[in-house]
Amino acid sequence: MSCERPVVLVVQGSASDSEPMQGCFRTLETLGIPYTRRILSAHRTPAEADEVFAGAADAGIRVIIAAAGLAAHLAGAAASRSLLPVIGVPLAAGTLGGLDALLATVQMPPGVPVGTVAVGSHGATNAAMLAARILALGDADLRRRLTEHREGQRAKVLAADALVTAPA
Ligand code: RP5
Repeated sequence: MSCERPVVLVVQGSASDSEPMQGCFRTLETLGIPYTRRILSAHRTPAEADEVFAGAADAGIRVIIAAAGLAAHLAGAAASRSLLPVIGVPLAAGTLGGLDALLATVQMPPGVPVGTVAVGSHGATNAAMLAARILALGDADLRRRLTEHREGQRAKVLAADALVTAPA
């Protein structure tokens, strides 16, 4: 984690959410985005979560990423307390494979938006990518790093394609 002032707040609902969130942390680090990480629950620590979300903007945070499983109300709680953009990551934690968390995260009432990404680790990575794109609106250097990242992805696919299309 960078020692610069964090601009992204990543909150996960439980310590058990750490594993699927690794791609989020790795991506923020790769893109050089300073972030801070908390474990807080909309249901088990509502007062503490509320305090952190309410104070996030004043603490210099620009984007909130909230990840939770089951009846995942964490991202919604963040969006109800802060005017910052909130990205919700639904996690697969129970018998419904994450469909429960997806619906709880995405089905917000009008006026309280949560930008919801895919369930699980792919969504966690994309939450960081989406936060990066939001921050890049005002950061030309980050925009350059995102362009490089996209070029890297392109090169990887083309290299794989070259392998399968190479004459035997
Ligand atoms: C949610 O309940 C958490 O985000 C986690 O995904 C799920 C299970 O939590 P634990 O019982 O493992 O703490 O609130």
